[in-house]
Amino acid sequence: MSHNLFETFAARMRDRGTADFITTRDGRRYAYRDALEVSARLAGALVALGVSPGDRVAVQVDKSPEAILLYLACLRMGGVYLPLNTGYTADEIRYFLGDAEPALFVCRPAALEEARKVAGESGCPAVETLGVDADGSLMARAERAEPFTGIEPRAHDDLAAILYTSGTTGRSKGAMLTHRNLGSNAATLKQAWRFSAEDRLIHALPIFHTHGLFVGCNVTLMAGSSMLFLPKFDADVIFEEMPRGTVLMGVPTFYTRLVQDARLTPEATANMRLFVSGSAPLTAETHQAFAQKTGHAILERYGMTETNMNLSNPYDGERRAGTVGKPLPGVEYRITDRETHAPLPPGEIGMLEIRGPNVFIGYWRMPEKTREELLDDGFFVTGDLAMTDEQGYVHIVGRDKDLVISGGYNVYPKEVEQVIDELEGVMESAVIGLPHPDFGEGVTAVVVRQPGAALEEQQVLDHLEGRLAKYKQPKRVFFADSLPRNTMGKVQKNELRKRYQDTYR
Ligand code: MCA
Ligand code: AMP
Repeated sequence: MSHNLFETFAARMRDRGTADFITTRDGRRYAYRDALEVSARLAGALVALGVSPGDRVAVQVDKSPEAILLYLACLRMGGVYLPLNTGYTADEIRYFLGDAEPALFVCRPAALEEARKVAGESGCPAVETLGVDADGSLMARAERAEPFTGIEPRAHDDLAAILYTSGTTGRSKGAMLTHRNLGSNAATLKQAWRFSAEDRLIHALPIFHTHGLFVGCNVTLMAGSSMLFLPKFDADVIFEEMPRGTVLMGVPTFYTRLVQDARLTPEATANMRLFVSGSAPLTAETHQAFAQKTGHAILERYGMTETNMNLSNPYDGERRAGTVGKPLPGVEYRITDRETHAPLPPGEIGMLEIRGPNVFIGYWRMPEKTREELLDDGFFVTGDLAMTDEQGYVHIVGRDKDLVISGGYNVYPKEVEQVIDELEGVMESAVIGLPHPDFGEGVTAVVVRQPGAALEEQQVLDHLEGRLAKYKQPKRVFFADSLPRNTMGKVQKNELRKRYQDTYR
């Protein structure tokens, strides 16, 4: 029996027929049956381009319904979908293509020339384009290609996608996600959050990460709901669309922006049944302010690229501000001693570890990293510090990993420090996250100049421009005579965070 996740989606597409799958504000619409047909054509184009089952298809394109159909086409013909942040620079893309060795790279039409160059340097044999208006060479090929009307048989543990997450050493790791990982989580979330064919998701997240791609789109497909695809988060548009929507999924920045808006009222949100938050901590204040202004308790959940969603506040029952709720059905968690992995008594703070059918099978071509984080007993070490309260709700209280989360995007300080340190005049640097009213944490650099070097903030920022995606670039750069270190010689980032804590307040 095949366990291709597309089998389940195809059944839904047949059942839902002419019902909306994806619509856009400019009047474009794909019914479910269109998704069945266009995914066959795109899958046919992939096959014609030489993509075989198990091959990676790297995709860096702007958000569009066709980009989701490409993801579905890839599942359908047994390919491995590899979405890339549209903010990544050519330098960053070179690494991903070199590491994942995709059979095809799909880029934005305007980026073709640069993409060809990068693909050539990384040995990627084919480059095609996909634009936001159903344009680009891939769609043209799909028109001509013999449709792939079947569904490639896949085993549970065959790869469906690889999503890169940055590593603490500065090298990104490709999380290998299987058909079982994605399918089990989507089915669980559909149930837990009561998704149905009646739902209309206001989709304002990017579609190159777990949140917007798998949580948003896979759950929609599982339930046969519809999605309104917005290019990005825009509060004006959200207020216009809420009377026709039922669910919003967002990072905390969405909600901090909405609560500051005078239009946020019970009337404005009357048609909505659910607001979900995740990817970064939602403050208790935002949760409470949102409830006070609308009567809706935001449902906060916790997940990771490597695990999909793990913990969630309940649909029925108390949604506790400042907590991420309880394990989803089928997911186990434990809070352990960071060194020994021995479980700690309830109430104590320790390392959060996760096990379940949602947990990935390892990092692409990094067996040692995999062994460090995915234990022999199947638990995955998240790097997040957590504790369970008396009612069984889990609180994420900090991170054991050196990671900054800015507006829901992960930034690994090491990666930014490495690029800053290449700049002439820099002796060393430390990158930290500081409380930021809009992004939750603001990426900030502290730089020590070489003796006699006359380096200024703008020069550091200019150096990073074009080398790192915008969201990784520091919002501020400070200079210090030296970096505080402990007796082991490790930079004391806590000291730095304290010193600059009011920067964005
Ligand atoms: C934009 N900028 C940012 C960010 N976004 N800087 C830092 N962090 C960011 N997240 C830059 C812009 O380039 C711009 O720079 C300036 O900040 C202001 O942009 P603005 O228009 O205000 O931003 P925006 O376009 O409204 O975007 C903010 C956003 C967006 C809506 C929060 O970043 C977003 O959609 N984030 C969602 C990320 C996400 O999907 N994460 C899920 C990962 P300049 O003015 O200099 O040009 S999946 C995950 O984490 C796990 C699995 C999970 O649990 O979900
Ligand atoms: P990513 O690597 O992009 O998948 O990001 C996963 C990380 O996001 C987790 O390890 C957490 O640090 C963070 N995260 C996700 N959801 C939450 C949440 N609700 N509260 C706090 N942190 C979260």
